[in-house]
Amino acid sequence: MEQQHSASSADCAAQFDRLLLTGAAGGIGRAIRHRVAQFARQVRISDLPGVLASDAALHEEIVACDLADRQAVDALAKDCDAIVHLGGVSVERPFEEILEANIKGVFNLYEAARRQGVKRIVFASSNHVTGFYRQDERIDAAARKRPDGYYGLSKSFGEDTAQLYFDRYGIETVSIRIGSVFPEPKDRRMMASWMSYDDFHDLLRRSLFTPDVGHTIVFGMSANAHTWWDNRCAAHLGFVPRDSSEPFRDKVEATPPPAPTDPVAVLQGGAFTTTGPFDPV
Ligand code: NAI
Ligand code: 15L
Repeated sequence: MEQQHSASSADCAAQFDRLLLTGAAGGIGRAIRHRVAQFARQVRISDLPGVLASDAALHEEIVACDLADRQAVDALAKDCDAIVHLGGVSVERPFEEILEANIKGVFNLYEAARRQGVKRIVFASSNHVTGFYRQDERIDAAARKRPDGYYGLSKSFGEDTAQLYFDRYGIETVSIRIGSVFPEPKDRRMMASWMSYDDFHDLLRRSLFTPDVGHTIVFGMSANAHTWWDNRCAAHLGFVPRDSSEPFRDKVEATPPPAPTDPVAVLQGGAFTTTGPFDPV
C-alpha cells in the first residue's frame, strides 16, 4: 500500500464538463494535452493563432486566441468550468512582451473567468517568483516574493490576481510555482528544480479536483535528492511526487560545472537573475 499515493478527495473520477487549456502548443501543453482528456468531457485547446494544427480529437475543440485580446479571451472562457492556464511568455523577455502576454493576459483570463462563471483555475506560476533566494536556502509558499526579472514579476502579478479573484469573487486557484518541467534535467541547477511530466500531471489533477483550495500556492518539483522548496503550505493537496532527477545525475555532471560564484550555482533563479535588462538600441 503506497500511503503517500492513497486515495484522497482529489482521486475521485470527477470530471468537468468543459476544461480550457491555454498554451497548448508549448512544451508542457504538448506533453499533457492527451492526458487532460480524463479531466473533462470536452477540452477546449488554445494557443496563439497559427501555432496549433487543426487536428482536434473527438473530445477537443481548438480555439486560437491571443491572451492579450480581452474580448477574445472572454469568448474563449465561455461555457468552461475550469481553466489550466499555461499560455504566455515563458522566459525572460523585454517588458513590453511580458506585459501583453503575461500581465494583460492573466488579467484578461481572470476577468473572463469572473464574467463566464469559471470556478477553478490552475495557474502556471514559476519558481522565478522567488528566484533571488539562494540555493542554500529552503523556502515555503509563505516566504516573501523575490521575483528575479520581468517574467518573475508577471508570475507574481498572476498569483496576486488569483488571490484577488478568490477573495472578491470566490474563484479558486492553485498557483503552481513550477520548477523545471522538461523531459529531463538539463543542468546542475535542474537537479533540484526538475519535475517530471508524470508528477506534473498528478499535481495538476489534485489542483483541479481537491475541494476548497481557495488560493493555494504549491511548488512544482519531483522528489529530487535535494530541493529548495517546502510544500507544507499546500499539504491539503496531498501531493507527493514519485520521480526524481537522480537517474540523470551522471549525465548532468559529465558537463563542466559553473564557477562556484556564478549566479547559476548560487541563486535559485539561476540565469534568469542576470538576463536583461533590454535597453532600447
Ligand atoms: P512554452 O513557452 O513552451 O509554452 C507557452 C505557450 O504559450 C506557447 O505555445 C506560446 O505560443 C503560448 N503563448 C505565448 N504568448 C501567448 C499569447 N499572447 N496568447 C496565447 N498564447 C500565448 O512554455 P512551457 O514550458 O510549456 O510552460 C508552460 C507554462 O508554464 C508557461 O506559462 C511558463 O511560464 C510556465 N512555467 C514553465 C516551466 C517549465 O519548466 N517548463 C517552469 C515554470 C513555469
Ligand atoms: C521557467 O519559469 C521557464 O518557463 C522554463 O523555461 C525554465 O527555464 C524554468 O523556469 C526553470 O527555472 O528552469
